[in-house]
Amino acid sequence: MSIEIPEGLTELLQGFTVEVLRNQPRDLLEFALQYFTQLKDSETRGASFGNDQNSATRPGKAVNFIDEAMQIDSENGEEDEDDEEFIAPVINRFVRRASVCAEAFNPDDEEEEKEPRVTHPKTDEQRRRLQEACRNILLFKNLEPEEISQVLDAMFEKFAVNGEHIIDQFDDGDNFYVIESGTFDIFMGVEGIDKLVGCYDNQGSFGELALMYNTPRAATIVATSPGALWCLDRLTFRRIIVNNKAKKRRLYEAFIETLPLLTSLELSERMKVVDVLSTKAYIDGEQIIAQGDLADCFYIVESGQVRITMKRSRTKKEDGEEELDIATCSRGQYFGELALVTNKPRAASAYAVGSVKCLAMDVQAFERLLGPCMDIMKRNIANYEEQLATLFDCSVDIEEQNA
Ligand code: 1OR
Ligand code: 1OR
Repeated sequence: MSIEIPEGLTELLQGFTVEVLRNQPRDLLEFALQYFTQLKDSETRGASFGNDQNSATRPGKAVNFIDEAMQIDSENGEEDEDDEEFIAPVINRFVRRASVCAEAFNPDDEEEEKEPRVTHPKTDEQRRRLQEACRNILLFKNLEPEEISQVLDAMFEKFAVNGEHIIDQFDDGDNFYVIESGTFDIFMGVEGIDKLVGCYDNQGSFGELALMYNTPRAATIVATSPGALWCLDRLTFRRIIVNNKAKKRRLYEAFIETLPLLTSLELSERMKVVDVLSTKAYIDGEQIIAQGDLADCFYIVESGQVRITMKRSRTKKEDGEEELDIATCSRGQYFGELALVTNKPRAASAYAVGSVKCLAMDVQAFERLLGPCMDIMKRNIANYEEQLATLFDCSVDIEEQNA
């Protein structure tokens, strides 16, 4: 049996829904009455202006209602996208309406601001441990002090037992997790078989993707030791972190578009890169990377200069090591990829020259998002090896250096 949907019904109801979402009326029925009365009026007016018949009978005529709402917006100094003529093609109105509708369901909308604040009381000792665990969490780096304090207030502790599934792939997202201690494996289902794709070792965080993009969990996370986690509920995460995501996109969108490294990524992928990047600031001379350390981050220079140095043993007569300048990175250039690509300790050190701002990305995000940029990175790594040979007058390859 098929039910026939009258022509225009969908648009009619869509238009109404959009206005309800925009205006959030207290009395829905009264609002509906006004809306449809006005719609009818404008339809009659439209017909008497001699508009084409189609548009007059289409629910698209609800435009006037929207126009008024938009007018109010522009009077308030907000977005003024409505300088179209009164008799603009109906289709345009629908396009815009669709986007308004999308906005109402948009995670970036400030709707969630209205939720009451979540607070889990903590002892001084818990708060100290929590602060320590969150110190290097990149997603928290760009937050204002008030936002970070709301995040810390809302977080609660969870102890994991060995073998416990903290997250199961494809589930809905409930919390974001920060690791205080413990090891965790990351599995992804590939053709029905769970494949180990990575692990966390006593640091880091996970569970942000489902909350950020309203998607099912992308991976399964299993504790491989007893562990301690700090959890942030979905609503607080969305209210604070997702709001911050919109700000970051506005801030870094243009810069990201200029990076040659990311040219192989689609626009949406580049925006996901922006979402996971966090700003780190350094003062003159500060060490950003120490040669020989284990690696957890990848960096892009936003401003200032970064000096890359490498240690070399002195000749037998002299003791110790000397540190040679081998490269300089400036705005738009990246560093710290080598250890992540080769899975080795840092091959060189990096220091700030003057004040420096870098955008940093953690290793999981690097692996998840920068796969398509690997060719460019590998080509540059091959260059390092050539230059290493000339600089140090030897043919030791970088991986051997680090072994
Ligand atoms: P989530 O909310 O989707 C599972 O729940 C979490 O696992 C996810 O957020 C991430 O925080 C985390 N790909 C996708 N998610 C990952 C990955 C990952 N690693 C950790 N998570 N990859 C592995 C990178 C080492 C990509 C594999 C191709
Ligand atoms: P990383 O993760 O090993 C140090 O941390 C970073 O310095 C490294 O990634 C590169 O991003 C960056 N050889 C090795 N690492 C280099 C080099 C380099 N230049 C920059 N880095 N060479 C210099 C080539 C101009 C060859 C050695 C002399």
